[in-house]
Amino acid sequence: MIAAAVPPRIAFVNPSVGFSDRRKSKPIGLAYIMAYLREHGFDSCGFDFGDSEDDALALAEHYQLDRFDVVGFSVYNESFLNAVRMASWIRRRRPDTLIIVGGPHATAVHEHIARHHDCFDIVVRREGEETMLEIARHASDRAALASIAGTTVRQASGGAPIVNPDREFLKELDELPFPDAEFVSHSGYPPSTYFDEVQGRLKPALTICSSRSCPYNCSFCGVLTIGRKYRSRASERVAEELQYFRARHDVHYEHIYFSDANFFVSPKRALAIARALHDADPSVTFSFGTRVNQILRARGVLPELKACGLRFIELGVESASPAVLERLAKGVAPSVNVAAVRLLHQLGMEIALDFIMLDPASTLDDVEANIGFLRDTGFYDYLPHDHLYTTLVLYEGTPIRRFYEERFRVTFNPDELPAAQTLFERPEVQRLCDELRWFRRTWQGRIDEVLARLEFAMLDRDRAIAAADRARMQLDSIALRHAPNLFFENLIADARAGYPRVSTGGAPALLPVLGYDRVTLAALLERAERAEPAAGDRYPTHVASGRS
Ligand code: B12
Ligand code: SF4
Repeated sequence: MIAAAVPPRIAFVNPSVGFSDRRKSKPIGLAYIMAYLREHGFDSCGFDFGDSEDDALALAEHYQLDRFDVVGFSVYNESFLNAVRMASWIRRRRPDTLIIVGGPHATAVHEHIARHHDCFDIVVRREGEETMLEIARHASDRAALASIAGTTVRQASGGAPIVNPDREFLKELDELPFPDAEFVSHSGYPPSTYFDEVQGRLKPALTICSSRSCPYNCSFCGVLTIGRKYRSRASERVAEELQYFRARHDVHYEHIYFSDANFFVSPKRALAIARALHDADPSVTFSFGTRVNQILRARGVLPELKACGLRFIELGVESASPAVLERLAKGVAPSVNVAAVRLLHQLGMEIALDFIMLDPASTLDDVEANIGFLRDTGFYDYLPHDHLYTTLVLYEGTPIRRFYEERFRVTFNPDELPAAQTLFERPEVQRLCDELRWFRRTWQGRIDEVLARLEFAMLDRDRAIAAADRARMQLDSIALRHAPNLFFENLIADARAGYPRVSTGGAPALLPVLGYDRVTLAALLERAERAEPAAGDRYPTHVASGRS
């Protein structure tokens, strides 16, 4: 037990999801909590293993996570079991450590965790700043800890957990300190960057969250598990945050990734932020995520946003099938998706595509609608190709997960995500997914690598390339961009016919021939590799997609 009056030694941990997530930012939620605690007199240490592929227990041991009085884990569905392993290790080594868990997954299944995972003492639901401060203040008083608003508390006796009342959402986000916190990271943070094609250079980037939650109701949304209460920050405060971190890190951040769930709820506010950033420094560019109907509704402000530095929009298109859009509760028709994409293309705005290619009840018609949409709206040239392989993720706490539990008459294990690639209702779609996965495993890595080399070589202003070579490189690049899409088209045609080609020749029988001279994918890759042997060493693969 912690002696009263001595501040507890506190640590926060963002566990790994089992693979490196090509980290772009620190865990922002934890950074907010740590900054808030510090403002109120409690220092803490942060450990971010989200970028690590190392074993959870080896990390716990290496960083001696058993030396703290209070340890708080931030969990997503994907990272929960690693949090359990680390927390259990701490519990074994030091049984009186107060172990807390919070974040989207913890909020969704708080009672289950408090009942079945005795490595955690307290589950914090929804936003963590105020609740965690109360916990820190009462860390040595188990009786007081049992009744803090916004928590679900495990009973040592093994009885039903205590579910304390919800805590009100923070009303004024502008009163929070900036999320200024340092994290120990096992593999180190690669600096966050953005390749600005307009200016032709790589820029240091900063992630800022200018609002919380979202007023919409999409059935698959993992953000809403934290609570559907949209709030936003003032434009001046956002611009101030950029200046603050520039001074703090001595880095001239020139691109802002807005991590908001839905940045564009108020076009007026978006414009105010863009103007504030632009007035402060015209070299600053930015990007944000939003939904298609908001793009159309706010079409009037888009040109000015672009003039103020908006470089790309992450757009929640999700599907081109009316049936799937309805299941996802997107509240938009496929025609709205098409109109929004065309509008952004007309404005010369880059799109980062959020797309769910397959869901468990997908039909071949749904999949064909998706590939038709991609072809007709110019996405065959789009990189990365990830959207071709996405399957719906059934996060805990979402209506779509309940929908599928009822439809399949099952209860998914609350601790793990169901393996989306095995849930298809229709055998022909299951088979299509299997063949797609074969293509990805076998070809996609090499396609990514070669495309990155080719495109970097063409962008490199210092490199003299003969006109004929440049033309061939451009054509090869287009052919490689189209290759996975064309494989997909062949796959659908084969599925419609009952898979005769896959049945006889295997998935390789569906590989497209490519390019102006109709070569095989293997021959095209070999030719491109020979042409550009050294460029890949200097070129980060993500530059091919514009984003990092
Ligand atoms: C930026 C971002 C990232 C960044 C930074 C990650 C990070 N940890 O912040 C990167 C790109 C690295 C990332 C990666 C991933 N992300 Co992400 N990410 C986001 C995004 C867009 C914004 C996060 C943010 O800024 N939130 C704002 C802060 C203030 O809110 P918050 O994070 O929820 O934190 C508050 C509460 O949750 C709570 N809380 C959180 N942790 C804890 C811990 C304790 C002890 C306590 C008391 C409270 C508490 O208090 C915080 C402050 O109030 C969200 C969507 C969104 N807009 O929320 C998705 C989101 C959080 N990500 C998600 C996922 C799935 C992932 C990945 C697992 C994806 C993958 N398969 O690789 C990885 C996991 C990596 C990891 N382990 O860190 C899901 C989570 C779904 C779910 N219900 O589990 C979300 C909701 C998006 C979605 N798909 O719907 N992500
Ligand atoms: S618009 Fe985006 S953030 Fe909002 S509910 Fe839908 S998926 Fe979630």
